[in-house]
Amino acid sequence: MRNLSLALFLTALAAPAFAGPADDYRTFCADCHGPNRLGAQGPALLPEFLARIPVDKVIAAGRPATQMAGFSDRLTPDRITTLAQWIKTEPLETPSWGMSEITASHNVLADQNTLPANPPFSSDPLNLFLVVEAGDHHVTILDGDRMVPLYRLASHFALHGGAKYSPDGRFVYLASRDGWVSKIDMWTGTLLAEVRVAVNTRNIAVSDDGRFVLAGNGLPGGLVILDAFGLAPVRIIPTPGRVSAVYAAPPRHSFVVALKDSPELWEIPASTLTPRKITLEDRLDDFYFDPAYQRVLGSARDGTVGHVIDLDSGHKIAELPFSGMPHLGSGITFVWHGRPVMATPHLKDGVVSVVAMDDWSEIKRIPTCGAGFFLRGHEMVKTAWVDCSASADHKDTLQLIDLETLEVTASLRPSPGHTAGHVEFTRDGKRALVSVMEDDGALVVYDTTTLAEVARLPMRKPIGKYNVYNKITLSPGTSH
Ligand code: DHE
Repeated sequence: MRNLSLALFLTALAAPAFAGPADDYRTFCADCHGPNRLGAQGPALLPEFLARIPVDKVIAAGRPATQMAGFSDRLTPDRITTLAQWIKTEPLETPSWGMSEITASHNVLADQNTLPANPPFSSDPLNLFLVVEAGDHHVTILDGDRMVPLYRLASHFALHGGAKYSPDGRFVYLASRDGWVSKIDMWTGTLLAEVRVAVNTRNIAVSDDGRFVLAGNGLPGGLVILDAFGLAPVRIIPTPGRVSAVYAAPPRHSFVVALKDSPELWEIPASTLTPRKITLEDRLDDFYFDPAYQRVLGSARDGTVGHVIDLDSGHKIAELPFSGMPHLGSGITFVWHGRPVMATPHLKDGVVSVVAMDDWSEIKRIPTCGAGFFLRGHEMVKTAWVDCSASADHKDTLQLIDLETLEVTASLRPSPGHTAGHVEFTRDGKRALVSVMEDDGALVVYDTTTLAEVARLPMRKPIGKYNVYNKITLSPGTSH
């Protein structure tokens, strides 16, 4: 009891008198996270990035393997809770981020003209993977022939999927939720350049000629075009509200952009960088393309049907028989009994819908073990792999759907009780890499014929992994 009283007395001495959470922020957080919460050497602290983070626990205990120290020795639990709640509210002033801030953040970190002309390893450079490890904000470059990590680099805070490669697969571009775009050499693991394009970014795309990177932003809403070589900003294109996502449409030599707050789809030719605006019936949160990039297949998260939009005419040509897709690029396309079909999980239910892309009729609804995020396939693999990671009871299970019978034929539990999701195949389709999305997680590698586990690589909450060849050749079994 005496020790407890002494501890409370010392704590009271260490902490300045409580004048409110804004004051605590100024005293304890602003040096690293910026006076306006837009980030400095620490990440931006805005509700957009913090929904999934136990902010009070992080303030109390810090974050292992980062500069973030714990404050439980200086702040009482009540003050920590109040500070965490305050950080999770929108700031009074809307943060501004324009060309001068973008230009000031631009940083060239290595001379690209001195990079080696050949890879310093003998494995297939097109069978490399970039793995995003969200647990401690790192990326790993993985040799997909030998399943051996080649390089591991610290990344910006909260990278969120969507790694994009240069058309030759040599370079990878990454975006963090708090607006940093980075360029890395896959052969040497060198961070080449970075720039902060916004306070909150949705994702990026690279033009098919490799000249431009387009960033789609949530805060401030808009598009930023970067020169892909050194990431210098080229142009800002404002949008009405937030961007849902941007994608390159390589056969069309353009970018396609969907907006979150306005029922519009924009196409931006890489030759002019001038948007052509298509008015829609509904906003699109999630979408992907048919293999020719002629049609956009999309849905709003609060919608009642999906939509098929023809990019040439700008018209909706069909409705899809489901209320929503669970994520951007959630589905795949393939040929079934001679017909081109698409398949995607549903937003809320454990169901995969298979829809014919010739007359847009539903061929089958395949029940799965629960709601999930992604369905993935590969040209050389006879099954498509779907996760149930958003379900209460089967978040640890993947199911394999036979692409001939459209039946679930196998279930895999890489790590019972732990969330499993996001599958990506090697270049030849002989191996499937599955994320166990826990802080002490793993990439589990399966033989796609025998379904035997062939490797288990420990990783810190691996989220997405991206095979160079499958991405740059626009495999219909994955997103691009
Ligand atoms: Fe993602 C990519 C948005 C939740 C894992 N996710 C993306 C991209 C966007 C996006 C814009 C980039 C697409 C691209 O460039 O191809 N994600 C969203 C959301 O709006 C949503 C629903 C809510 C949010 O948190 O913002 C969301 N995403 C999740 C998750 O909960 C997932 C499963 C795990 C997590 O984030 O902790 C998750 N997102 C992923 C992955 C990719 C991704 C693995 C890359 C997919 C790919 O194969 O290309």
